[in-house]
Amino acid sequence: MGLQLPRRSARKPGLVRRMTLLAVLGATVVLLAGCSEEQTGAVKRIAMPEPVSEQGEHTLALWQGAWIAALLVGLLVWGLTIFVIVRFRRRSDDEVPVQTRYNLPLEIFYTIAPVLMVVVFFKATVTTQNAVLEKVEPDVVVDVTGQQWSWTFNYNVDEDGDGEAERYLNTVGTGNDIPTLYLPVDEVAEFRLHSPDVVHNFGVPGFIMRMDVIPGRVNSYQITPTEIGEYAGKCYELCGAYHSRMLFTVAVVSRADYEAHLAELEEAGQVTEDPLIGGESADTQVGAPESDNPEGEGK
Ligand SMILES: [Cu+2]
Repeated sequence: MGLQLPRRSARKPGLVRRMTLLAVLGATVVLLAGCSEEQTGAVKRIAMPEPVSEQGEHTLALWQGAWIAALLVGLLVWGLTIFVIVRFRRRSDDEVPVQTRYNLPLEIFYTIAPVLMVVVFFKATVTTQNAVLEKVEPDVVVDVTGQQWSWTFNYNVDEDGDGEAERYLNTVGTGNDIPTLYLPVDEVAEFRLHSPDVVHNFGVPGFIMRMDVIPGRVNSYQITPTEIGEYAGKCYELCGAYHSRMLFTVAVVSRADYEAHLAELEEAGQVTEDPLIGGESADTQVGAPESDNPEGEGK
């Protein structure tokens, strides 16, 4: 009897590989050709908005780093999976590959590796959180009230510079009137968050920052806006029937424009001795009468 060579199925590896390569190249060219600079930026930031605050840069870096780490792990896992599928696919000789069991070093490795990954992610998260929540001497302090269903901004006026405001200039938003919060560019603004009713959440996507506004406690955070412009802000916590009306605008302006706005508020008589942070003073229901409130919510 002659020598029996193992049978091999007829394959044209060269052709298949070339076709796949062409398809991938074609798809890439089509995708890239349709990309504006804005879209390329969005891809680089992995859909995160472009940060316009110093604090937002840290969060963006964590987001990108986490994706890169996850993709590296993904590539390793996909690579090993595909390798095993191809290398140990069923052959005509029906030979079973070597079965590895109770391999202690291997088992220790795949127990420790995920724990190490979690440790790295945890460390990166805590570092970012500390950087984002770091407090310094603020240039501007605003007491923010989130009330069903709008926002009230109380700019602290501290003329003698003792850290305590003597009076407050305010803008009271209503359900029908989206209020604007003015902030001077490149200066540290501190927000103290108050709620007279339910939990809200005060955030600006452009700053890549938000925080819960909880009745009975004062949360706070600082933001240093880095670019003049108008940005959208909103309530991030489903807080009732008219939650969707809890929008506001942030106007990041020059120091001069900021002071001009405060002077306007002063002139308009929007001044109080105490901040409007609760109860009657900030509880606006304009635009949300009970008649068109099917749940009978609100007061
Ligand atoms: Cu809300």
